[in-house]
Amino acid sequence: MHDASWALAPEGTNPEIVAWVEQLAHLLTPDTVVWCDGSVRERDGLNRLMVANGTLIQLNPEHRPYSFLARSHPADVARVESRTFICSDDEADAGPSNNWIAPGEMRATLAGLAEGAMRGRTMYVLPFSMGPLDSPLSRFGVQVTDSPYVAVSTGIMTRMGSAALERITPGTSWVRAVHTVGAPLAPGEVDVAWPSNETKYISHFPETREIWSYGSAYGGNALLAKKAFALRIASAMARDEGWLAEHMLLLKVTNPRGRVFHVAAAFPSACGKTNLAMLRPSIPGWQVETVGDDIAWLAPDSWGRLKAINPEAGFFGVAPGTGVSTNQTAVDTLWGNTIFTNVALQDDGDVWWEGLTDTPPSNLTDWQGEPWTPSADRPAAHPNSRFTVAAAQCPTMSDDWEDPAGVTIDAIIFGGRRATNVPLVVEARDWDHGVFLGATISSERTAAAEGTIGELRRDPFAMAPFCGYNMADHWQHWLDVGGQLRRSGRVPRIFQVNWFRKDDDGSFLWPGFAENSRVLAWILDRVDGVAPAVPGPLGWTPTPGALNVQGLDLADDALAKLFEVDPAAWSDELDDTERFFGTFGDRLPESMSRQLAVVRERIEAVAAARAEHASAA
Ligand code: OXD
Ligand code: MN
Repeated sequence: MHDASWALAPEGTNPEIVAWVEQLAHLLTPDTVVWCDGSVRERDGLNRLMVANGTLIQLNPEHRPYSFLARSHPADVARVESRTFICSDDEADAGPSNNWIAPGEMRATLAGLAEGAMRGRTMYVLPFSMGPLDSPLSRFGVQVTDSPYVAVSTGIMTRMGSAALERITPGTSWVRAVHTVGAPLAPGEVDVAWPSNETKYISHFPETREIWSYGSAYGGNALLAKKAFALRIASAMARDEGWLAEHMLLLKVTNPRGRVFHVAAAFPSACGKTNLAMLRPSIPGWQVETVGDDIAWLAPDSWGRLKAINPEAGFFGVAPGTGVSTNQTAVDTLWGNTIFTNVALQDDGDVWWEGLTDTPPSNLTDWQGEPWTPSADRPAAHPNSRFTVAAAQCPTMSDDWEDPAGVTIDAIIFGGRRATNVPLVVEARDWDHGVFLGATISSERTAAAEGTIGELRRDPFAMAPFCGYNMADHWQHWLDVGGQLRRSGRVPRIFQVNWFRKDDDGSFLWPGFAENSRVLAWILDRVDGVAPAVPGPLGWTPTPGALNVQGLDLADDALAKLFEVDPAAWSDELDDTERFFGTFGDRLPESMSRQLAVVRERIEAVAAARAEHASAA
């Protein structure tokens, strides 16, 4: 009965996709099916539709041309990790850091929820490429969704539409992604601006490369190309195919001598990744350009170089904290053609969020549509409010960001948010030590008391919420890729950074932001073979004077404190690491236990040397 109103698939569409869409349409029973072609005309139509039904507010084109504000349901504002599942056949393959439900059980649950879930709505079919069309590093996917907001956002975040669909020929593999907001409409029922469901499931089936998402229209829960595909499913694909899908930004950096480097860097959420991706160096002669801000796919090529692409085509960035003083490049990127979600609205029809400017406007409408003034005791924009914008609009995008061959990675950086212990920068002794640094990324949950460490939130490789398989196997996979690179002798150097170390009075020791270019310069001078370093218990650190701090207003002992190693605190830290490693049982690679033992030995040696020194004095 429905078939009559379904738009036909474009001529020549892979019959496998057609059959899959038909099967889903029978289950989800939308009123209509629309195959998205990715055209401007189509996007324009969807935006108009959303303005008409209240999902989008068009911003004042004089301030923000062709831009919109969406206000989500107040209970649908972020990724829900507690409702995110890795449904591998074997529970041990999901590992201790993921929620697991047996695939059969999850399929039965989802089939029940999906039945009729799109009633009264349109099902949009979104074919897309992650990575540049025709890059050997790219992969395809098709998402169905009943949210026009998700359709338009996917059009910004991926290469979506006819060009992708044409390339998914029979025999080409593609990821299947099903999304519904889970809010069917009864005949005549008036829709709400942001339909969603209290019940939420973000489910991944790594073996069959499938994603099923129910109940949310927000961010990573719904824009399935991003975290669900490009990280969770892609990491499982990468494990099987010998590459890496990582939560990393990508940079092109040119030094004052004109040598070009590419850097991949992993940081947990909310550690300033977008700011680093759009860094404006404070030191003369260095140029930093953007290749990607959130996800990198890396693969050894036949020459043994580690190549990388940014699989995304847009930014889905956190708005609060993005401002003229912290990230002018991002602010410039957002001049127009942007969808804002859950930010505040100004009286003149432009947007605002905490940190955009130093002083807030005197009157605003907050993210929930309520009047707001600076005396309010709640933020005007939701802390996880976002902008969705094409990467091509970013003024610092590098000329090679869409190179189908990818860029060659020279250095890999791991960072966390650590008030204590972790130095400003350390170079790993070798690849395996670098993998250990990645595996031990963590942030303090609580402010640490003097001489102790706060409770650590472990976020290995910044992938804790995003690894589609057992994290310990992920480390082993990194060790294996390192082995492959080593055979060619073109192993990228690995570094650990920490912008967030604090002084005893709780103030940050390092200014961060643009000044992080100084650390980047030392890192790339290391790669270039011109920066001196000293070996220490944690790896190589800059020799005194090697880190350019000229013109920086640092306290006298700040540098010493930024690199200080406290053996007692480190002993506690290593105990914590050992407990954490223990949760992976026999999946933990032996090399990780070995690395831990080496650091322990070195820390004990420091303690012994200091004790001797003290007794001699
Ligand atoms: C993101 C995240 O949204 O890492 O990018 O949480
Ligand atoms: Mn991220």
